[in-house]
Amino acid sequence: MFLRIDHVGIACHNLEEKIEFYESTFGLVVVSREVNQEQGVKEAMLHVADGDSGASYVQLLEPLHPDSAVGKYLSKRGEGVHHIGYGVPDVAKAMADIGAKGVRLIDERPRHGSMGASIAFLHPKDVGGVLTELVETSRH
Ligand code: V0V
Ligand code: CO
Repeated sequence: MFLRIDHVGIACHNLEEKIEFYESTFGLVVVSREVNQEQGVKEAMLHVADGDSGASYVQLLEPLHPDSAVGKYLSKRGEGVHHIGYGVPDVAKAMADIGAKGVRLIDERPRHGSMGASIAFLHPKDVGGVLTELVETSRH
């Protein structure tokens, strides 16, 4: 069902500072930046590696406002890993298959994600406390 880990989403207070840290400490390179109003985030994708089924990234997330998903997470838990995004060949099919197993879908239909991807979230309470994102990239 899953092709790879597409990205790990990391919540932070200051996107520019965190980009600088990942660049200078790990040598990672920003390949995309976007403000996503629907998701309430300003985000950057940093390329980690390429594999047979596509690339993997770290996604740094700064909230646009305190009552957004990432804003609430930061105030409750502080900075850290926010979600895992798995690459899937067909996000609508993955949503149907996983939803049929009783996992709550946060999104009723796929949403716009970073770099033109179609994304959907699964509720963390049904995935052992891990907010899980399904990612169908626009590159195949
Ligand atoms: C909240 N909870 C989490 C969590 N966020 N658990 C694990 N990981 C997280 N990231 C827990 C929280 O501790 C509470 O547990 C419970 O869920 C309810 O949380 P809440 O603070 O009351 O918040 P809600 O219910 O209003 O919202 C939580 C959900 C929300 C997960 C439903 O954050 C959401 O819809 N997330 C999906 C959208 C999103 O995260 N977008 C930002 C990334 P207790 O304390 O009751 O036990 S956008 C992105 O990744 C993009 C664009 C991309 O990849 O391209
Ligand atoms: Co994400």
